[in-house]
Amino acid sequence: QGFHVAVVGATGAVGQQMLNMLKDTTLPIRELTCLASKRSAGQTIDFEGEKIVIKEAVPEAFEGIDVALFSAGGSVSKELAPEAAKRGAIVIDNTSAFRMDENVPLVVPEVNEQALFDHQGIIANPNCSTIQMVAALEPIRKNFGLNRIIVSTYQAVSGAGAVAIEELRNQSQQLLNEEAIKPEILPVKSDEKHYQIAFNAIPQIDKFQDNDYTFEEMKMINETKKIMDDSNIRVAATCVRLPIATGHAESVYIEVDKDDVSSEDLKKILSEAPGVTLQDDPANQIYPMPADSVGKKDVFVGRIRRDPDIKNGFHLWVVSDNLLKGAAWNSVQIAESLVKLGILKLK
Ligand code: A2P
Ligand code: 11C
Repeated sequence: QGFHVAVVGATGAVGQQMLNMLKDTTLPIRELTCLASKRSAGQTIDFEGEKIVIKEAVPEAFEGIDVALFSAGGSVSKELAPEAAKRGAIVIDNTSAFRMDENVPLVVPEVNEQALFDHQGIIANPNCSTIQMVAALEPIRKNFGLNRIIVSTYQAVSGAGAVAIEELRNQSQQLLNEEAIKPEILPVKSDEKHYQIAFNAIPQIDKFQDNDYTFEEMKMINETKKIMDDSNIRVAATCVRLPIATGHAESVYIEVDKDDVSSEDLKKILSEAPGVTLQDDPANQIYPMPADSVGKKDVFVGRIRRDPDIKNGFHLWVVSDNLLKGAAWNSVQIAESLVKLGILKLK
């Protein structure tokens, strides 16, 4: 008894974590299918003591699948997610392919789980940097209102995939050995120029748009409004890549609606919020850091303080494992929510 689950992109940085998250999910799993490109077909993946043979992701591979978790890039999702849905699977898509489609719910369970009732076969998992920010801000918004967000990110290279982790590792070694480096992946593999990531900071994640914001920044802006179902929230973002393997950090400035709120009020709300761990004790140097977040499902929040000049303005520091809550865990959590809400039922 259980569902037949497929992971598309099972060999990738996020796909591997999806398999990890499926090891201790409440989702009952009868069978697991691992899909990737033709290059990986025939190789095996270990899952709970079983060797699963990777198959090529083609439309027919989705026959009989109940839930398909996609993380193989936007073009693969655009082509194959509708094919999977057509064959009766519920797709949980971790790419940006369908996020802004009005027929596709964009879900962070702690924020807008109820949007799942509107799904038409495809559900979108938001961008990693958006997920951790809205998970931290929703409890504040619910209690005190929220009208402005200005975020600067400090993002790990694993957001750009396994090849970017490899590039950081190789460059770091080469520079320490005083060898020449040849950047080829970051900031964006398909863009014209590539820059050193080791011992550097690159203020470009994804491609530049016509308004001089990058696509990553526009994702944070547009997805936040959709998930919070409020087009009036003012959001601006600056997204920066750092030489960190895993764990995104964000400096977030917010303005709340109420003007009698203290930073202690925010800390109390966040200490009780689902999926959030408060780590905020300056006297004892307690605050979240990416290295501590690796392998954990929660969003960590600290450094909460009122703006020196703006009474309803606050600064927060938000950290999470970008491959887990930012991607694989949020996707598996959506599948668990579908079962909990009675949307996905055993036949
Ligand atoms: P493969 O390993 O066979 O190339 P990452 O985000 O870490 O770069 O991983 C990308 C994932 O997407 C990998 O699992 C990769 O599989 C998969 N992938 C890439 N291109 C395709 C494709 N055309 N069809 C199916 N899966 C693909
Ligand atoms: C990064 N946030 O860190 C990106 C990766 O839209 O799901 C996630 C891309 C996406 O590079």
